[in-house]
Amino acid sequence: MATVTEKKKASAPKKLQHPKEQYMFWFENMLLQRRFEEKSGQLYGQQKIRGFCHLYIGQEACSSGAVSALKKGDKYITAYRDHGIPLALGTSPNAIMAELYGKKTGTTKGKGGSMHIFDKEVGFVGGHGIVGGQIPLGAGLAFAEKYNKTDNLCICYFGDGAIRQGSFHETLNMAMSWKLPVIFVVENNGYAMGTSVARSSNVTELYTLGEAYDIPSEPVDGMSVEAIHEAVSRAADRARKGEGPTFLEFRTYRYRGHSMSDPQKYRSKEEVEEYKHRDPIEQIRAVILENKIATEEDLENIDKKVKEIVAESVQFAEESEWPDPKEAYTDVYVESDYPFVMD
Ligand SMILES: Cc1ncc(C[n+]2csc(CCOP(=O)(O)OP(=O)(O)O)c2C)c(N)n1
Ligand SMILES: [Mg+2]
Repeated sequence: MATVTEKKKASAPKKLQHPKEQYMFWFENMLLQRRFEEKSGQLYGQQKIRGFCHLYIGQEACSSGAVSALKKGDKYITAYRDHGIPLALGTSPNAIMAELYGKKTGTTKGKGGSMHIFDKEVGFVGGHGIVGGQIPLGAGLAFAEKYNKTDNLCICYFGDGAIRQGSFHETLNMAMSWKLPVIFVVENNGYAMGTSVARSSNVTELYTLGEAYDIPSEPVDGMSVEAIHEAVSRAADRARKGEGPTFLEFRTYRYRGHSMSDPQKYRSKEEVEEYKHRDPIEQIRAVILENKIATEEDLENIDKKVKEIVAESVQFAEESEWPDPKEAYTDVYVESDYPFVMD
């Protein structure tokens, strides 16, 4: 029976539909995120990194595939699982690692930590801790681009847990009415903390929620960087032509727990292993080798280079200074007569 909610198949394109350099870019770009976060996880265990820390491992295609499809000037906004996107965009790994350490040289001068990476230069507008809070902000960024008559758009990421928030529905309604140049992306990794998508709603085909607002909406294989690149390219085309938003559901998976303190009792080891067989980096490695774009040795050398970049970022963070306590009062909104904020 053909209904609005009829299941669409997640698309996965065939081999070598892109230039060879594109595959090499994806490989290195995703590997940098993976190695950086593996290291961050270890450093957290050593208490070098403290506070909240949510790893993106397994979801790297979601950032790399969008970065390759979009252009400079476009804006990116996401939730607290936010190390991957700026790394993919080219933010200095040194500055991100220093931010994780809470050092002065960090992207937010050590004041934001893991959940609040920002980098204006590359168009990365955070890093937000309130579930669903960044969705209206993403539409606002897109509104600004339209208002200023630029050719830029905003890609606004959020998790499957965020789409039951009122802010999601209000924003989609307004963004479509105003035909804002925005790409809404739900990174459906199956869980919001320990709650599965199926436990939180009767509607598990998340992309269909966009159809309620007449927004072109589709599911995308979130473990395939090629599929993501293509879906984001189509959405960007629509946005730049003035046709308004697109809603994409990236079907992805996080291999690690929700945050660093998660016993993961809500899922089986077999389930995690199943997704690891579809690992986005391994898929691209296979395409590269099968098509002789590069040799095993070339890929090993890229891995070595990436590990050196990560090691350098750790050294940089270690050697950086702590922020001056006075720094807590800069770059923040201060009401001078507020009784608790005083020099
Ligand atoms: C408004 C609000 N409610 C609750 C929380 C607590 N919380 C932090 S993360 C999270 C789960 C969100 O899951 P999802 O949106 O699927 O993102 P994921 O962690 O899977 O990337 C919750 C409930 C919060 N930060 N903000
Ligand atoms: Mg989730």
